[in-house]
Amino acid sequence: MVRTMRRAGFVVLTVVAATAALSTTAQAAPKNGSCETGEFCVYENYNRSGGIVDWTGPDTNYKDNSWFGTTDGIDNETSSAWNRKACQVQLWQHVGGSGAVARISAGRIIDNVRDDTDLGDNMASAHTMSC
Ligand SMILES: [Ca+2]
Ligand SMILES: [Ca+2]
Ligand SMILES: [Ca+2]
Repeated sequence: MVRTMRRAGFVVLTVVAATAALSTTAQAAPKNGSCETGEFCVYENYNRSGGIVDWTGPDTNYKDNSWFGTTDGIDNETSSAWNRKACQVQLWQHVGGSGAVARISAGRIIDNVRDDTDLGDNMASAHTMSC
């Protein structure tokens, strides 16, 4: 038992060290218009084009967001997405996180929300994260 706990402690320290090393080269900066490691991003058009919003955390209301560098609202406009988190992200039809949902696994690129998920095109209003 003691040996198992020591080993677990070592693994945690190793992961922390690896994360620290990564963060010096790729620091995720949310809402800067660049989809970086550790972020979840949605796009106005197919194939990750047009407007972008990049988050590091959940956002359960898209009605108060606009595409980066614009005043154009994002609600019901998402057509593609990129999950650069290390966990699943859920993209929801309704504010608060309900209705149709696209469950996007870690690292996955969704070039066309209508074809690749159960959520239709131009329907997303929120996202949650299983982190
Ligand atoms: Ca960013
Ligand atoms: Ca919001
Ligand atoms: Ca769109």
